[in-house]
Amino acid sequence: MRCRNCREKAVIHMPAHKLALCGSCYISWFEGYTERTIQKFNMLKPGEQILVAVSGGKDSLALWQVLTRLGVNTTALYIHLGIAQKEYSDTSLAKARAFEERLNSSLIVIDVAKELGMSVPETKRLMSRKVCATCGLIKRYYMNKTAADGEFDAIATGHNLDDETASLLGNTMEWRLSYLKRQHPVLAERPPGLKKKVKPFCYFTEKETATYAFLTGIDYIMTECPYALHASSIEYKNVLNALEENGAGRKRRFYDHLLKAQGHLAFPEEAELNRCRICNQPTTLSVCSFCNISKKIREIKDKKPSAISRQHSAVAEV
Ligand code: Q46
Ligand code: ZN
Repeated sequence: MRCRNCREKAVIHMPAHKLALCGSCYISWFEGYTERTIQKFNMLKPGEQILVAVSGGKDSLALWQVLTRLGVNTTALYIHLGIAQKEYSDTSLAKARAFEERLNSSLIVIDVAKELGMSVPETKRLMSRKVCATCGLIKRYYMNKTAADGEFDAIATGHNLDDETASLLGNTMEWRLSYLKRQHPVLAERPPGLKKKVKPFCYFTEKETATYAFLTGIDYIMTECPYALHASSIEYKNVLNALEENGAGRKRRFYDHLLKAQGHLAFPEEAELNRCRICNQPTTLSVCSFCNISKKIREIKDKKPSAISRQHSAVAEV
């Protein structure tokens, strides 16, 4: 197959885009498509300072690189979760550090074990819920807090079309209406203090970001987080890949139809946000879920019996 632009040998064929491209044409296409996605959803304004959440994986490092190449002011944030299995956290931090040097940019590192007194896997014995749920809460908390403290205008994450459609399928199967309402490539800032979030890669499949990372020589962590192996999102991704195999563009249409429907469907009103009375971060509770976790940890460390009632963190944002 030949590149549609220059007739060189194509390295990627994207049936959903009816497009085959060679390596160098693909890199330009990928970066240009990111720029068009940013414009389509009005994600960023000129001069804004963007905090890019990086995990050391292909999507987030590629996003950091593309935004930098597009002239966006970026700083990255890496949250060390303390996952020792397969040396996952240390290896992914090393990848993020090396990339910081390569981009000549800057990386903020938060070490959860140092900040909270306990790594993310260790919190399992405190919580009645899965590690990933606590992990997500902790990551959202530090992302927002770092963006707020550093006066960033937005947080950018490397979620791709496979991630977005897997969430969409999961949320639809459970009819989680409040999640469906907030699943969008750009979430505006919400007072008091919940920062804007953007997903410039929302239209790329995993294969497309992996191809971009490979062609531009990005050195990323190839192993998945050990906890991801049990995630239901993997099952959803497999189902969606099978559907895509039999009908190119299905994932994209599934996602686009959600975005269109959001304007017409009646969703429940979102709970009002206020400031957590301990940490001042936005929450729908009087004390945010993060502060509840951190109080439990302190109590365990002080060997006091837990006096905290099990507050369900029915909050999407912390
Ligand atoms: S990092 Fe954290 Fe994910 Fe690992 S522990 Fe689960 S949520 S799988 S994106
Ligand atoms: Zn708090």
